[in-house]
Amino acid sequence: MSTQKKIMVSGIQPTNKLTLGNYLGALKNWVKLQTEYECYFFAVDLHAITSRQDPKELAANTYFALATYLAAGIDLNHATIFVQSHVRQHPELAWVLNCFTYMGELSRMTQFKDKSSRAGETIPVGLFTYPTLMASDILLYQADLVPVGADQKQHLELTRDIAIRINNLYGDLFKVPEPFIPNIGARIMDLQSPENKMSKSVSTDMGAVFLSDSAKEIEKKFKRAVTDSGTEISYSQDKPGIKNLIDIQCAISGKKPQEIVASYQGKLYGHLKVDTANCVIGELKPLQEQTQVFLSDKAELQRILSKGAEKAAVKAEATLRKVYDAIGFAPTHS
Ligand code: ATP
Ligand code: LTN
Repeated sequence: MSTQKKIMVSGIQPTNKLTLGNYLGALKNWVKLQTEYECYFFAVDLHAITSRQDPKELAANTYFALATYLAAGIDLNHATIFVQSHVRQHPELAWVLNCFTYMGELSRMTQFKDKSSRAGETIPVGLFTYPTLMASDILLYQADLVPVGADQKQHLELTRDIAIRINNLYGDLFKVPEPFIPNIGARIMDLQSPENKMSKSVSTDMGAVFLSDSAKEIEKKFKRAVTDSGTEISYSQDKPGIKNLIDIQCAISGKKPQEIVASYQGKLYGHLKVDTANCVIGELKPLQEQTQVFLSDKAELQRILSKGAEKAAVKAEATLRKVYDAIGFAPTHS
């Protein structure tokens, strides 16, 4: 029965159109794992506003993300999908978690250090408390498993620490979640600066492959991908550009890096670039077509999302009430 299944939770920020990194590091694994779990997948719009968003774009990107989940094969028989801001328990529990999380812990988060160093003089407080909202997203649903890319490992560890701390104080309020980080695809790199991760809000247009890119754009981006000045195709840390292209092919085909390298003996970087582009174009084509199908019926998408939010809120409220009671908040009487 679905109620006995373990629980899986994950989300993506609608800060722009999703990238190949989001797809290979996160979404593809949600689809693979979904049948074994009761799943909650959302677009984290509350997280997205930790950097400035154009209001119209934010809504459009939110729908795009959720339509992409469905297009990738997220099955509503296994998963509840919704918009984070539609479920008010997320920021409510986040406030409580803020009161059990230490300044030192949040100051050590590498994502905060990276993003705040780019934010200039005015660093939003929300960027600092971002990880406690993420912990709330996860703990509200009593998640067992959280599939994410490698960049989110530290946030998952903090979530576990907060859950254990509160459980020690008040009894078993939260399940302590496990991360799921794929072996290959966990860290797709920027095509122009392969020492940095591909990111939808930081990468340049040529550095990131967006799931909305046309075949022509994808081909151009891979042809211009930065590699090194050598000629030998090998899989090594000192050839980050080449390694990234091999990783992308592996994450799509399921092949091992050595198999890919062996098939390029005597070939040039140009061959690898063109083949990787074709591999990505082939993988994304059905995804792009299906995304458009889901986006073309906005009313149906909105119906799915409001049903999703309603179902998620029931589960979230059960946890929140348990927490409020344990803390000693006076019960409401209506
Ligand atoms: P932003 O640029 O807005 O900070 P992002 O593109 O880094 O966003 P998120 O929305 O923060 O992506 O992440 C959604 C999911 O995609 C997370 O599980 C994250 O680990 C994963 N992910 C993001 N970028 C990559 C990448 N380059 N390679 C693999 N996984 C990634
Ligand atoms: N912080 C994540 C997005 C995110 C998330 C979550 C992922 C927000 N809430 C809950 C998994 C579970 C990121 O990828 N930047």
